Amino acid sequence: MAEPPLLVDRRAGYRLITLNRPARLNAFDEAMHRALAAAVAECEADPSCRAVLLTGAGRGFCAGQDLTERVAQPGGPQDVGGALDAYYNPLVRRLRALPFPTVAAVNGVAAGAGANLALACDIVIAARSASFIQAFARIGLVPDCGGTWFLPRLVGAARARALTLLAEPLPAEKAEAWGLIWKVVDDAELMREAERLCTHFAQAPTVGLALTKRALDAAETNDLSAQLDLERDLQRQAGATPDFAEGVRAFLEKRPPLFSGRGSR
Ligand code: T3D
Repeated sequence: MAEPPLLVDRRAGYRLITLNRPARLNAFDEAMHRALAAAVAECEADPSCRAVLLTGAGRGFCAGQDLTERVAQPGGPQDVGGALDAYYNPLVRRLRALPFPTVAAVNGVAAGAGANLALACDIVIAARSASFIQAFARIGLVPDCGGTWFLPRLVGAARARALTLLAEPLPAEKAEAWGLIWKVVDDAELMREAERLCTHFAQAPTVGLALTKRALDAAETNDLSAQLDLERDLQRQAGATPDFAEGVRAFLEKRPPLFSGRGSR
């Protein structure tokens, strides 16, 4: 029987999603796209899901678009922008809007859309042997999946230009030093560390975290005054959650808080 292109493991309070086309370094074909869209939608609809952990099977994280699906056909150019409309853009929008944290555990090379898929997650941790490649220039494409938006914000204009125009691999340790990702860990520690983060998030004040994500996203375009107003509005919402009441009670009683993650997010 053929292997499924995606593995979804229900953990206590979070989902572990594994891209599962290791023979092609987990490059995206249509079946993997459809499976990932369904898995993310299912996480979003499940109030008991309080984090998502995304990783890859085998030695790669994700090599972007499966190029065997893009072999030129007679009859004119392909509309590769159509794949962005159909799959990549909805995926990035949906991931960014999830009302709980997303963690990418980059276990190996992350290339093209695969690199930017990782950057679309809230927290990126990488194995020391992993690397990030804006591979698009090698095949005459432009960076997609939000790469031209994430990169200058994360590493600055000069590095974003060189990474995208040269398409050279960026080793994980340099990616950490440049602020592209949260941290690098030894290969053998990667999943343990990623799971530790997600277990933490599964017990966290989820609504407050969702509102924090909204505030940080809005800060990309707001001026300070607008951002201060937004923080007030979101703080009002966070302050009305049972988790805020529990957090204060637990602090005063000198015990660990027991957050439910409930409230409108
Ligand atoms: O068209 C649209 O939908 C628009 C959207 C585009 C989004 C994009 O992501 S465009 C960018 C597409 N990705 C790439 O250009 C990366 C292609 N891959 C590579 O450059 C290299 O594989 C890596 C640098 C990522 C890793 O190199 P290496 O030497 O570690 O591994 P390898 O030997 O090249 O790859 C291992 C196998 O995976 C190999 O198959 P084989 O020879 O063992 O049968 C290779 O062909 C396959 N593979 C790797 N990447 C892809 C792939 N097969 C299909 N598509 C791939 N993207």
